[in-house]
Amino acid sequence: MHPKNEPSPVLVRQNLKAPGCPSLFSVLLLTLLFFLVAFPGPKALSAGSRNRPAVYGYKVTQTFPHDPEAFTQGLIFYEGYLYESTGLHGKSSVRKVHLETGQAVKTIPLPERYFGEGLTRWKDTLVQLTWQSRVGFVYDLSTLGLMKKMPYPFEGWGLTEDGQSLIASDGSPQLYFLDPVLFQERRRIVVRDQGLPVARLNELEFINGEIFANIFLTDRIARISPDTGDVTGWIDLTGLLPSSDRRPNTDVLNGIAYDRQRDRILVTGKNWPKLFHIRLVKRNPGSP
Ligand SMILES: [Ca+2]
Repeated sequence: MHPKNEPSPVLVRQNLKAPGCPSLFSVLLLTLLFFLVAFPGPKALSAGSRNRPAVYGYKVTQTFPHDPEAFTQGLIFYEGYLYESTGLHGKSSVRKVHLETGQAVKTIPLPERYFGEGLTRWKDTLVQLTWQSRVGFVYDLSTLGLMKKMPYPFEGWGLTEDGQSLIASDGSPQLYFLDPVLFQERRRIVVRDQGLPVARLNELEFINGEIFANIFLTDRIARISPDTGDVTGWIDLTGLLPSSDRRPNTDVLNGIAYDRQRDRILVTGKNWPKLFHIRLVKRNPGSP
């Protein structure tokens, strides 16, 4: 197909065949070209909107119990179990949790001075961030025994991994790609929605080549290209936790885990009594 914003070959040939009134024809041709460029037709508008993120709603496939005292800051699923990092001073922990019952199989409390944050698996270890202490903890995956502490130079919010690097958020629009052993920064990206930075990136999960990020204080999850930082989709989880399940200490949506074996997306929130297996449902383009 001929590009819509370029003059067609027919118009150019007609111009050459109009020696009697070249100036008038040139003016008409330029005017036509101006309107084609300034007011592209529906097809061109459609092509120009390709960078607008897709919007997804959800369907709840299954509901599981979740500890309503777990202030969820990090969540992953690995080989049949959830692993969860909880926050708040004096209530922070890392725990291995049975999905179907919501019961912790093992809980490792953090000293009161630490506020637990993002959590991910790296090989046979778990890595946990802390909020403002600028130190992370590395645990043995099978025993949850503490192996070592690792310093890093930013606030700890969310954490995931892409098979090569750890990926951390700090509440800003930036995501940091870190050496998984040394915690040294390899690169960083700025997350943008149609060019505008997206702040308050929180809990993370790497799912099939994309980074999913909770946006703090909202019911939304951004789908992010790890190469460009572009938001390619928004997941609207409004109404996921029914009002009848909310208590005074029920807090915001936070916590995304992915079960690769069964292709399940699992989400919950801080002090939520439930955890949900959801299926994404793409909304029609242009719907709110
Ligand atoms: Ca996660």
